[in-house]
Amino acid sequence: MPKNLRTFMRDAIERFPGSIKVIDVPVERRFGITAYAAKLAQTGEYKGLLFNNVIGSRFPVVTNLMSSYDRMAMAMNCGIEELPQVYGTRVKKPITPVTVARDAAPVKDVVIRADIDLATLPIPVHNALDGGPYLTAAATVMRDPETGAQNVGIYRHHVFNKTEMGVWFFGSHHGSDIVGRYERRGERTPFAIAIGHHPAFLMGAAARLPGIGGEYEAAGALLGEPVELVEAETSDLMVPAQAEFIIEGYIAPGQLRREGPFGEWPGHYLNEEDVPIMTVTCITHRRDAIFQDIIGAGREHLLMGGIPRAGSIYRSVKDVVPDVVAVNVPPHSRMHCYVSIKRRHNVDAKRAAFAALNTEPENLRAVIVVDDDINVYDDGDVLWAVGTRFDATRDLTVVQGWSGPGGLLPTNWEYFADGTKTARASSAIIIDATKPAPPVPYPPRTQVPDDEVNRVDLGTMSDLTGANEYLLDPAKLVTR
Ligand SMILES: Cc1cc2nc3c(=O)[nH]c(=O)nc-3n(C[C@H](O)[C@H](O)[C@H](O)COP(=O)(O)O)c2cc1C
Ligand SMILES: [Mn+2]
Repeated sequence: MPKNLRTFMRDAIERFPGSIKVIDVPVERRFGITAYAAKLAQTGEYKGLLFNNVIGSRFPVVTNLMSSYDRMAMAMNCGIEELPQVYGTRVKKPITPVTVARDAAPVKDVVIRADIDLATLPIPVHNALDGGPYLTAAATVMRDPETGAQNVGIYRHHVFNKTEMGVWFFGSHHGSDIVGRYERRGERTPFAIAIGHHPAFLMGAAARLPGIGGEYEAAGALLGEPVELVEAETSDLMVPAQAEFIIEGYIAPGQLRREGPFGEWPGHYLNEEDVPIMTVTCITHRRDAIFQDIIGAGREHLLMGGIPRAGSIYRSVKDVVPDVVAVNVPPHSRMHCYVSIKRRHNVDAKRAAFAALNTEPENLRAVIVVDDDINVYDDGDVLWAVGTRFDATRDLTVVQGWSGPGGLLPTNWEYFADGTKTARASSAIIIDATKPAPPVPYPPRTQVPDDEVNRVDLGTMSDLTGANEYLLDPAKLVTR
């Protein structure tokens, strides 16, 4: 059975019972879906949410599926701490996709070519100031007209009306290059958008690879099996056969429309731009398709962005500091990165930090380097290292003009009283919170011996109650 959204949901509830909640009451697509996720987040819980009754659509919506580290690690079949290392290593060993026949492709169950109306899909409006409904878990396939290579990326799509959407590309992404290449030829860009797939597929779709293309191969590597592809209806693109929906169409050259605003992952509204218009000409879907969503600016959005980033950072740091131990891009602040290393030489910490910064110069603004006894998934532990092993005068490096200019980070713009803004670059910092390299000794850390701790059976404890002899027997109550 090939991996897909459904196999993942089944695995998730088997491994973590109760980790996907079902909502059968009617819910509005405008804020109703995201309100559930926001309310749940107030309790510190990040369950998957399956909405069976979205008003005005016959399709259910699943969201928040990829909002927990344990489910992400399950998707990649590894431990949480291993995620960056496993991601970075697997992406380097691509697995070629396979082609399947139409009748073996569940996404071809239903083919709609007439009377297309995107409003039949339960596309949510996520945050208060969003300009409209957005596709957020959309893996968009386009072909490089020069090499023929197929490229996949996750991009946000603003639904304008029944058949038109805007697509926003970050300047340096391949999606933008490809549309530019067709434009210069005066040709339409064919596209196909896959919605609803296994999280490992989506993490592959969002992989940052050096040249155009290779994402299907990266997705195969992350899934541990080749991605099944089938021919699209309206172009020569190949689309994932196991997806829930495929939305096909074209981008006509030279047509732009104002897109946004959209609450992006840094949790602010920043960019509204004129973007290419996607015209939808065909939708195919599974008979009982589930529409997949990622809550914009929510934890799921951050984890989906953060884990592949941590994977790339791990790879780049390993090239210069082979004794890198772990990397975390924390979901609550994806512009920060924690790197733990086994420090052998004093230069290691700075070299690791610059390698990390260079992996994602647009977005990284702080790198904290710690020793291998610090858990990079525990912010408390990282900050403890900053409190006890870092001296600002000696161990703080400010790299001026590093991040930006412009983009999605609010600090990468200068704001003016008349409401305008201009792009600027902001600084990055390196916090070296590591101990001195050997042979210089550093005070040891307090710790109860591990084997003693492991031997303790907490079942031997009971609650202190008012009937306890210490409280009842005055002779045993020591008061001063
Ligand atoms: C949930 C999510 C949403 C994203 N939204 C966008 C987006 O709107 N525009 C964009 O250019 N990149 C977006 N990205 C990042 C790209 O998918 C990612 O950087 C990818 O590597 C770009 O691929 P490309 O260079 O082949 O175009 C998003 C990533 C995730 C995980
Ligand atoms: Mn690419």
